[in-house]
Amino acid sequence: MSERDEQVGYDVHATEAKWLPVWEKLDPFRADDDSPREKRYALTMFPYPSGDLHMGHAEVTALHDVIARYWWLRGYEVMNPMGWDSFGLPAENAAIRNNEHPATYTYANIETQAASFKKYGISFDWSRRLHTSDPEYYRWTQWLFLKFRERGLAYRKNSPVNWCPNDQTVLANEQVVDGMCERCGAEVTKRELTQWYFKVTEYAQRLLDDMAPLEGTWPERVLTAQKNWIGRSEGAHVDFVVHLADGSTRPLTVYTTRPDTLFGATFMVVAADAALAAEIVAPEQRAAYEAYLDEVRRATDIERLASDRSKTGVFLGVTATNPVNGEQIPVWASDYVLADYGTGAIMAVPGQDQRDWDFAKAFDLPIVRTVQPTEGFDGDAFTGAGPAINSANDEISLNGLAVAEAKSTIIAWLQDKGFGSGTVNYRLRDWLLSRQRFWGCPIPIIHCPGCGEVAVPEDQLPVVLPELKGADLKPKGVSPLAAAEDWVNVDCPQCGGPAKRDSDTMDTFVDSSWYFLRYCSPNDETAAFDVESVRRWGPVDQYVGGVEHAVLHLLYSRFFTKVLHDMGLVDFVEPFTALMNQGVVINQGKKMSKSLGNGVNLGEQLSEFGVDAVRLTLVFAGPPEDNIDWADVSPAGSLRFLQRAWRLSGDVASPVGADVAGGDVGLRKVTHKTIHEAEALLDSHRFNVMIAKVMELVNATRKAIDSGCGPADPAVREAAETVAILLSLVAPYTAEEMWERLGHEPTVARVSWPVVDPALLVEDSVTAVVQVQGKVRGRLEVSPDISEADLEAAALADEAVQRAIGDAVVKKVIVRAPKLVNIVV
Ligand code: ANZ
Ligand code: ZN
Repeated sequence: MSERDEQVGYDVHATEAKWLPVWEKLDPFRADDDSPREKRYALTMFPYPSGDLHMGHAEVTALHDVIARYWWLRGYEVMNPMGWDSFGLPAENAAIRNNEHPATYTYANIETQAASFKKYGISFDWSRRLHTSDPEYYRWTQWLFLKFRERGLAYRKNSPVNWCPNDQTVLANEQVVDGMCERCGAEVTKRELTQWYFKVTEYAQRLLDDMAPLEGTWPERVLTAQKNWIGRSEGAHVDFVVHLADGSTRPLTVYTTRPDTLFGATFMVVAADAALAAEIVAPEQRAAYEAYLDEVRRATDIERLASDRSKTGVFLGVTATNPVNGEQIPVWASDYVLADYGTGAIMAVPGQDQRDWDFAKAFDLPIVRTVQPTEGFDGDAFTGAGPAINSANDEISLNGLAVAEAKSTIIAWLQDKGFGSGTVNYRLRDWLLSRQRFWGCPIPIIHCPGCGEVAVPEDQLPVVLPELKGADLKPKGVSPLAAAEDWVNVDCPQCGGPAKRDSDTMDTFVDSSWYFLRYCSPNDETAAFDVESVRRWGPVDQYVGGVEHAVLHLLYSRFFTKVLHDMGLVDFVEPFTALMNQGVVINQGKKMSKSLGNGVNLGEQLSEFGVDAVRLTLVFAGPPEDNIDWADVSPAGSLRFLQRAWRLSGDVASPVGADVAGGDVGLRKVTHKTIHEAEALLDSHRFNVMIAKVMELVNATRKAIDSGCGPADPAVREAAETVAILLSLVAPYTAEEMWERLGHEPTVARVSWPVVDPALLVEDSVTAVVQVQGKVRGRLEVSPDISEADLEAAALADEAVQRAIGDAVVKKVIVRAPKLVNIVV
């Protein structure tokens, strides 16, 4: 025992050691599929198994556990599962560094983290534990891939992708930071590669529409991030005609969000790397174009779209006809237009678009303003709103029209003339899911020289990831699986001829896009998930996790859910009904980092202050969404509070079940008010305020024992039991210990939420004055929060008041609750 523990008799670590095995045996949080109680599905984002738990895990699970435990107390059947997102980069990199197998590293870390979570006292249902790198799990990831493919939602295409020449692998857009590889810092280039994609674009509109019911239960910034990522824009396709060098013509369609500016389109730009550019370039410009293309291939999308980058380009030697005024405008190629967005070509309107302005200035091209800039404007392109100018031909005039009106007018005209049409466009691209890496879920496809792509038959799943013991797993541009001769060479399931397995593995985001469904029937060997179980438990009622997943993981999970809904396998379209993003634990105003040396080690905090004090500190620090600066909080203070609460339980002198009816009313009122307020605070996730209320209750109870009604009053027992129950949400060990000292059997985590007696919520009464014709005729003792209607009724029913009214007719009653009623007759 430490000195501090001795002073108070509460040994934190002994308490942990005592209850852990008891809970292990009681298994109080196992979700019963057949329970008649209403279900609640509480989910926290599952971790990567990299190292042991850190402060971030401690925070998110402590917050999440408040909700899960509260739901149990409120009588719900709660499913709160835990597992590991165990494929992926961290394990693979560590394995390469340490010359050890990714599986060894992964499963060792999982065991470490699992033990830590258990000790940390989170109310997980461990019977549902899963690991995405287990063949029992990824068999179904593969099955889902095949189902998506059957529906045309998984396909292979050749397209330019981000390529790190150093790591020899493709990178997701998110792994390219300022044009450099996030891992090694090498300059990222583009490579034409055949890769697997999920057709998430087909669900773009539904991904937008289905967000409406999430307003209010998801953080606003996450919804905004999703909307921006999907990037819906309304505009038009406008058909230009290009006059080629050989005298022929061909149509050139552009996508624009500003068809109202068409009269200001003074040139066109085709993406330099679009096939179209190579097709239309005039012979005398071909050499210049090809030289430019070489240059472009070395830049990334991010660089290409950066507005502060000086514009480069090359004239293609041809012109196009602007359909609105018949003008011949030059067609250029440049890298600021992307090949795979819109139609890969734009009409350039330098008067209204800054990038077009910069390009026009760089190459001395004409500029025509088609929107009247606001007075005093002296910038370049005017992107604001204003009336249209310089926009008329023989048939229509947009001049004077506001932007929206000008848009609809020109779209109608274009449609009428067959020059174009109104359209909707999305910035969202299909999800590139294949990776040239070892530690991932193998793609269940076989490539046959005769039959092409052949799906691995369902009864041959899983395609097990070979061990490749001792093999070099360093990225070499192709997956290490391609070199595993025994594994990669197979007979074609269709023709029986020699064929090869697809050697890529799936992005780990695929694994995590459906794990919340698997938890409903984690051991099902016949299906990815049991449809009935998902109907019972789904959707997730509360999801908790970091805002770093604001876009990808959530978007992909939403996409998966919608596809599975269309397959008739789930009966909801949104997987997560409510979402909470916790803040970040920082130290001394800065993100914790090794280089700053300001890291806070969870293990050290736990051994110094104990699990409960750390959990309490994290939950008490502020609203869940706020960052927590460890330098500003006091786990020592938390521990002192827990000790104070614990001492109460030893001071209670009334027996278990003592009739509280005659107990001290003052203390009982505090107790019942605390419970009542806690309900609203927990429902609105203001956990820190809830804890403040419990602290007040502890103080009130202490006062009642020491200088009030004394320890034998049953109101003291009621108060102390309430403290134990409320504390069980954040400090399970202390609460359990209190519960036992109060004479109860474990576990306090599964008792019923205390019932509030409304009579005890009434504050001491106030006196309401009743006037008739301006004269005081009565006084009423009423509750301070009485309603106007109740007060009026009480006033009119009062005998003295009725006497004063007599036979007169009541004309008007003015009520100022709770103090005054004025009756005019
Ligand atoms: C003319 C115009 C005038 C435009 C104006 C904008 C402002 P969002 O909202 O992102 O969909 N654009 C179209 N395709 C492009 C491509 N492949 N690469 C780069 N830029 C492209 O943006 C659509 C606008 O981005 C389109 O509207 C087009 O420029 C440009 F005052 O057309 B706009
Ligand atoms: Zn074949």
